[in-house]
Amino acid sequence: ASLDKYQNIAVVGLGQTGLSVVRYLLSQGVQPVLFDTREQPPGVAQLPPTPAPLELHTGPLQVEHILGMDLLIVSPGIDLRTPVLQLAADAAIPIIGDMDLLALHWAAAPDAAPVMLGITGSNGKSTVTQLLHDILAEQGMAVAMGGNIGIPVLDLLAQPANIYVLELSSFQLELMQKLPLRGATILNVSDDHMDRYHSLHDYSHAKQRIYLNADVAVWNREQELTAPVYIPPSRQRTFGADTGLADGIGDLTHAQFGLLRQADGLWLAYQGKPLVAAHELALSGIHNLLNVQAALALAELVGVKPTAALATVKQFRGLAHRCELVADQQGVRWVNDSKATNIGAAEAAIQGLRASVSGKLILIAGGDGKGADFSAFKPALAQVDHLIVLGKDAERIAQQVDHAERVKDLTQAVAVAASLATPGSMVLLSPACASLDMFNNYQQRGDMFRAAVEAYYG
Ligand code: UMA
Ligand code: ADP
Repeated sequence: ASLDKYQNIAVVGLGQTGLSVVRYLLSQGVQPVLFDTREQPPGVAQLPPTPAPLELHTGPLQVEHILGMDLLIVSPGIDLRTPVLQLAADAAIPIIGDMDLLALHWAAAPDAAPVMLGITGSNGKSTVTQLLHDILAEQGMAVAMGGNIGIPVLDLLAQPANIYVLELSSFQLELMQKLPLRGATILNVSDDHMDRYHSLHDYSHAKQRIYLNADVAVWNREQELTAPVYIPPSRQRTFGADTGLADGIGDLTHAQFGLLRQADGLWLAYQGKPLVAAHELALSGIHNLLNVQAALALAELVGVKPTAALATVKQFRGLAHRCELVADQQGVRWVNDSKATNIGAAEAAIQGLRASVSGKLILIAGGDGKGADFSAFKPALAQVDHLIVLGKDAERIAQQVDHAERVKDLTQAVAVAASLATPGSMVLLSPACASLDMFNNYQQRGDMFRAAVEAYYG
């Protein structure tokens, strides 16, 4: 209904998001004008049938077309610094994303609106999103999950749910003004997407937008950039690798989750008391203990006590392509961490797994570094026994160590790794780079790694 005031609505970008927006608009009786800067947008073949074909413009955005629109609904993959979009903004044409379209939809039916929880961060988003979803689902709640995890949010309208768990990327957050969240978290902030942001400051600024309309902020005590600026302490919860009691803030109400060292190792702690031993969890690595805390804190905001969630937490094995054991052959473990598309994620994998390796730790890295400064990767690389590099930024990573093996593809990487591995060793694919220089996406990279390992052992 609130779309009525717009005559000409444009959908800019025809990927997954754009298609879901088109489907939604058509369901509301709106015929949008479509734009995509690619000559052959992937979504065209999947456009729903319409009585008259929708107007479609492909190739570079033309200023005369865009300025004729009175609402632009833009996909996350499009850089808002694109000059034509800047001109549109200057001309006061509203520019929104699918999150605000969802907000608009539920603003028209507030009584039926679901409670929403939002998750962002440089790493761990999908893990926390899936875990939180599973915790709530196993409590019998009607929960739906979407966003950057791969399900455009408007597609959630087809599911009967009263809770939405939303993974939000910085690109989606840049366009988000209105979506009300019961709880929101920034898990962590480390360098990523430096091809789309001028600085870490700009990037973390985009992430901070998750707190704009949030009731409660859940943040990481060790990372100041995750702290909300405008939300009072009574509406904050924190998590971290300390006990959560002596965090310098001295306020138990928001320092709730932490870690405790007990005789048998690390435990998750809640309000300073032990909750569950780390060794009882299927997940491994300190970073995952932080992820679990964040999920528990968000679950509590919709009424699930941490103790009630433990059964789900213990069983949760994590997602494919995140530190996933794909083979254990002749004493050598092969781990697929293809989703490590930035330095921070690869560091977490190396730190989390190093202690469990009695032989050599062999790292396969490289791909599209998205403008990252790989000198920051050097300390983590120092913990690796052999480095094998491939892809566009192979050389920039190789420069950080005395010796690296250069390979042309994953099959060769697996053969070289196998020749270096001794019993007790681990071969870790944790590229610290995006996959798009050599693969369709990180899933394909991980699948090809697994296939190459399987082929090697025949
Ligand atoms: N593109 C153009 N011209 C256009 C539109 C897009 O060149 O006119 C390019 C973009 O630069 C990008 C690609 O096409 O390289 C896809 O962009 P898109 O906006 O069409 O993407 P969608 O298919 O709608 O998928 C998006 C998210 N993708 C991005 O933000 C790039 C998906 O996250 C998300 O799952 C989906 O919406 C549903 O919400 C993927 C992703 O890579 C997994 N996200 C980044 C990340 O996690 O690092 C942020
Ligand atoms: P995202 O959705 O933010 O990309 P994922 O949960 O898919 O996050 O994990 C992506 C990568 O980051 C994986 O390689 C994983 O091992 C690593 N990772 C997960 N959680 C964290 C964390 N809290 N800190 C650092 N790295 C992490």
